[in-house]
Amino acid sequence: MTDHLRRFLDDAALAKIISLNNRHVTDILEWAVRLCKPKKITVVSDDPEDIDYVRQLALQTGEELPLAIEGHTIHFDNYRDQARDKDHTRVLLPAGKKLGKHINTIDRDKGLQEIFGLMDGIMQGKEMLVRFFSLGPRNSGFSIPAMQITNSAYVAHSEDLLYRPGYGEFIKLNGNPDFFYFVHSAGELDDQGHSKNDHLRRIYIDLEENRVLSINNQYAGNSLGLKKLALRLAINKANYEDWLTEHMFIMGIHPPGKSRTTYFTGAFPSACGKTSTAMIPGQTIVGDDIAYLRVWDDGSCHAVNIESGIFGIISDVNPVDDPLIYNCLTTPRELIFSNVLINNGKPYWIGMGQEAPETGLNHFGRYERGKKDENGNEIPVAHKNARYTIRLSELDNVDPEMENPDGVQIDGIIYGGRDSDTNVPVCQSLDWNHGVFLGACLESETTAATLGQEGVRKHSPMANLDFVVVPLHRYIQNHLDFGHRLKKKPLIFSTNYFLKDDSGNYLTSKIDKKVWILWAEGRAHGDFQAIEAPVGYIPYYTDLKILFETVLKKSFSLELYRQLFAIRIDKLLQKLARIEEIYSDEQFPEQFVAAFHVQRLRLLSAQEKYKSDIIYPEMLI
Ligand code: SPV
Ligand code: MN
Repeated sequence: MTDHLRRFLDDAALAKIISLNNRHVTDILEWAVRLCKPKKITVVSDDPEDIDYVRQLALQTGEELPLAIEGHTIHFDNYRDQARDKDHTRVLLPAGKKLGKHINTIDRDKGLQEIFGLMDGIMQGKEMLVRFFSLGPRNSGFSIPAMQITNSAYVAHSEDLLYRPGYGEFIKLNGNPDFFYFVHSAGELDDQGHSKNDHLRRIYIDLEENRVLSINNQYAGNSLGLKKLALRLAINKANYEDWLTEHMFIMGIHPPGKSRTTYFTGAFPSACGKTSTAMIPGQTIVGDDIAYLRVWDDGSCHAVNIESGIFGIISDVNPVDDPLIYNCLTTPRELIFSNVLINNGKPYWIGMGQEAPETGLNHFGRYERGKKDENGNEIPVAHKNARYTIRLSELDNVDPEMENPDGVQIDGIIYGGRDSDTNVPVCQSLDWNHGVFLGACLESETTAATLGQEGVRKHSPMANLDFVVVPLHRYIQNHLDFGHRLKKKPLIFSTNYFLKDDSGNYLTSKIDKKVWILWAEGRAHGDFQAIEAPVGYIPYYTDLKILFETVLKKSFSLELYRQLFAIRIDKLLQKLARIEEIYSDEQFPEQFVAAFHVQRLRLLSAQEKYKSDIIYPEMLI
């Protein structure tokens, strides 16, 4: 260690760095300190006092404010920094490398020069926090150690709620340089604690160094290294090894009247029902956002949640639809709210089932109903993407296997899209390759609740498009290969909870997804027969009718079943053409390209055979 670095470390910090005995850690700190020029470095170990120090620091710096309920705090992000910044998140591309048109890149040398310029002195007068985490359970072959360097106590505190402590894991590395690292700074702050230079937000992903540099931002999806920044690095690592990193929840499904638990993962683009599926009443949750999947020794698929907390959307969380989470948000525990309205120490958000007050403090600053921002837009009470951050262990429905270093065996994978007029509510793929095809065809339709035009379909393969940092054909190939190595393959399903009738009303209610999921679980155990349709296997009416009666105490009419499970050939062909176009620019694996032809043929031959654009399930029996 150089004398220069030593000057920033007090005795305690020095001892913690020396104990790690890791040259790569010291080199990174040496470099970071010369670049960011903080006033001091605080090294945070796994000790409770160190962790509490960060918690208190977030209050002292004003990045978090205490609320009325014990343990609750509020953090505000800059008004213009309320969601992931896709435009300024780029992969640094070394000369001569190509990643394809789906991935936002910048020449590596140029990008590094730019961001190093912006990072020069960015922590002047500030305290640099150095934290160590484990992406995944401790003592697990799945897990990746990760180091976060930031001068934001909010970032360091959030990560404490969302990830497992990893100082001990770094000691176990015993000098090995194989870890991820992240450098973050919100940059200069204004009087309200917002990044002044948010116009210079940059998130540069350096695959060569397994690092991400993120500056002039505060929103957790941009600032927390361990969340979506690590997801990108892990996708790169997994794709050049033999496993998968996915934007997936993991849940334990508990069919009524049976003593088994069956684990499923699920990838859903935002607003397609991901968290609400993982939180279906009566089931257990292992994770709600990111999973690592591996081929296990016995040929089955195992997965872990690499997080240990939830950074969840708070909008529409209310006592009726989400009693578990609502209860969590209204009782004492360690919890960070972000971008909600605060009045008299109490948080208010959109869709909480209570009238918000006329005034308070929100992500804009002082709020009064009707106030407009600089663009003349009315400031919402709280942001639509306002969030809460909690430990998963706070939830009553957390799965007991969450910390299992071997993960859980996965028997089903769900790809959940959103459209009003095309896909059936649940469908099982014909085989693994067809399942990869279903995942690669995921689309979500914009709604009146999202900005922009209604009814526009956005494509996101495996709900992962924002995070894929390897050529898309490589990512697809890896999914195909992964399945071929599995002796006991999970079944793959697609879901669509959002079909509407001709008048624009939803055909199903929110809770009905429980039936689709229990049907899929039953399929994994051979409990139900299925109808082979041109799109895959669909349920028999009688099985669903019984599930609706026993599980939801609801009657399920044959008429509704026929409406929901009609195969809409025209719409499906249109979808196929849309998606095919997206995959036309790269050389995709042969089996994958073939899946498009086979799907088209299946649809066309059914259309021909039944002389109809709509094929009802009974026609297929
Ligand atoms: C998502 O948008 O997929 C999230 C929230 O899980 S963020 O951390 O912003 O990525
Ligand atoms: Mn996510």
